Amino acid sequence: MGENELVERLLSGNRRALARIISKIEGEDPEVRDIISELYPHTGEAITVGFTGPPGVGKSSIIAKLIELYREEDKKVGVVSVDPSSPFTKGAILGDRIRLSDHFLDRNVFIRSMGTRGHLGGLAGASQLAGLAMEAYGMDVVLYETVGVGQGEVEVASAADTVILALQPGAGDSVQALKAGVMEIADIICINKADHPQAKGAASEVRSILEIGHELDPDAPIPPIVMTRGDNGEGVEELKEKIGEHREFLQESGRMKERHQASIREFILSWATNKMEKEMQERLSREDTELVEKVRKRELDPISAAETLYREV
Ligand SMILES: Nc1nc2c(ncn2[C@@H]2O[C@H](COP(=O)(O)OP(=O)(O)O)[C@@H](O)[C@H]2O)c(=O)[nH]1
Ligand SMILES: [Mg+2]
Repeated sequence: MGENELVERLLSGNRRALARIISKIEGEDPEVRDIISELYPHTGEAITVGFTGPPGVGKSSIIAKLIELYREEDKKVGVVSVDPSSPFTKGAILGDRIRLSDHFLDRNVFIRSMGTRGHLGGLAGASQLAGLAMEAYGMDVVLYETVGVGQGEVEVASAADTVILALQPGAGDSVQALKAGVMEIADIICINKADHPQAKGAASEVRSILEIGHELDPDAPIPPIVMTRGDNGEGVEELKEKIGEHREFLQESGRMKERHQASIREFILSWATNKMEKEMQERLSREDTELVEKVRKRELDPISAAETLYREV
């Protein structure tokens, strides 16, 4: 124990160590395996919240306000953002989007954008590891922001204990989210831009979609709908309360355990699958041209070749 100096520094609250560890996670550094195994016992206590939704609905704005509210309770907050349109890339603040960057100066807040390139274990895996590093550093709350209403990106958010789907009025978002199956994984629906003239209409549209879903599966709780304003923070307090209520529900009903089991299973499976695929690809392109040739010459059938490769790996 305590072999890794970088982890020691992270655990003692060193910001630079946290930043370096996340860079290593992003860069798929071989050291990551040891780093995670050492820091993992120091995780598991944080409130984790995943935000998903189309670009421009106001996710980052709401997160900035939530950070403020958690800071008022003296909670430390980490943000893992995989939104490519996020206010900053690699620490550089883009344009006028400085909302999240207000918190750059606060030592108890750490915000990190992740690249969207390929990762072992997928983007969801990498962002989860970054979140774990933040937990080990001492964050009481870890927020994940992910753009999109498609399945791939949603995985990032769905590893969190509470998933918030953010939508905006008048964009047909709710129908799209429904089609993509994202509505099903939302624990809370946030209709942002409550100042929009069609905000109330959007909320009732979402409500009727949710009620139909509830009739089909009466065991599933109906997610609450919260109207918010990312620009001035209206409703974000209520959103925070709903996050707390959802956590209590998970803990009291025993569903927290099930949820954790599911996300751990998901992580293990996707990491192992990615690793195996990578190894098989390498083998097939380098060492086993022989195997391909055998199939080409009809000395071996392709299914048997595939099983050989699979067994070797
Ligand atoms: N009118 C209005 N604009 C908002 C509201 N919340 C956020 N915005 C604006 O919407 C734009 C996109 O916000 P952003 O937080 O970057 O969205 P994200 O892409 O979902 O993270 C920004 O220009 C915000 O100022 C809101 O409640 N009302
Ligand atoms: Mg954003």
